[in-house]
Amino acid sequence: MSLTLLFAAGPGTAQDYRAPLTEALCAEGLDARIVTEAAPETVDYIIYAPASPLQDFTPYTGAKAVLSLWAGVERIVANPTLTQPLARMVDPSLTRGMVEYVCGHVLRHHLGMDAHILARPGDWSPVEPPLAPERRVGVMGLGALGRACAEALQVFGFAVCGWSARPKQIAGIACHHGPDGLAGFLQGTEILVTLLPHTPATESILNAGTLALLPRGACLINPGRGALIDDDALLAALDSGQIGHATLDVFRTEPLPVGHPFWHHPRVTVTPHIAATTRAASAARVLAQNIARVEAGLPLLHQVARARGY
Ligand code: NDP
Ligand code: OXD
Repeated sequence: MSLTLLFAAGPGTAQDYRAPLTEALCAEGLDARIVTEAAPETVDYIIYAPASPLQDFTPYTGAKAVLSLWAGVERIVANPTLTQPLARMVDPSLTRGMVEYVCGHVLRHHLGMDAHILARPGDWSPVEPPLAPERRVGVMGLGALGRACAEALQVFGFAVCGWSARPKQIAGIACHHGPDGLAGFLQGTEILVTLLPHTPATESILNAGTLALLPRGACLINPGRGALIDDDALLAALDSGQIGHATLDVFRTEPLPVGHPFWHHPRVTVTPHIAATTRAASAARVLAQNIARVEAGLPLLHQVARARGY
């Protein structure tokens, strides 16, 4: 029997995925047709991204799962019409992209590269940066992306600690967890990387109180979500010198409005939500493998816990 996969991921996306997904489905031995429109009751799986106009999942009575092309699911997870299981994207290319972005920006701040990139002629003032083992890097969120980044940073030799909701044991990484573990984690972090999902519990988790716990002059790298940060508190902390630099990839409003102070602050680097992107070639294999699992009666991988919100 042929499966019907509804691609509800915004303009042009189905086009990008058609060839790699057809190939990946075939490799899994699945017979499926990829459509952008279908009678809802005939749909077996929905492939979803936030740019899709699809908001009412009620009529998709036969859909066995909704597969998100995004890792972050904050724009769909609370949809009351979504009763089907939801999987978020966990994909090797997405992870690799994030690891490269995070390591690049951590090294930039660790080595103080800006001082040399922006140096004026004659500015010959050598400052010896500490070596990686003397630099404490903290990763907030130790999921698919945060853990990969923490482990990659550890390979450079950084003194890495991490913070998550539930306790973790990761070789060589000092793991903290839960609200009680937050202060100790932040106090020991000179370069902070935020890879938390946006949920009610993480909204504005970096605010005046928590930013003040970081060592003075700490750097922040946020490829998680804009809403993790209280923007005004961050600007005040940058102005006071409490935060030395912020590299921000995600924002409460995207694209970041031209007039937003982040664009103009000398110690803020704005990147336009490019830290990691879901690439069709590898994501298609992830989608096909997950569909094959469900068809074989196995549990969906990377299923979102709706109550937790991620
Ligand atoms: P995961 O769901 O795999 O991991 C989330 C991590 O956050 C887990 O370790 C979880 O803890 C922790 N966490 C969640 N809530 C809390 C809390 N209240 N207190 C402490 N820890 C918490 O997500 P991913 O790693 O795949 O992705 C993380 C985020 O990265 C995405 O949600 C998305 O917002 C962002 N992202 C950004 C991209 C970009 O290009 N800028 C690209 C892709 C993703 P526990 O393990 O204990 O459950
Ligand atoms: C994602 C993202 O969540 O690109 O996948 O931010």
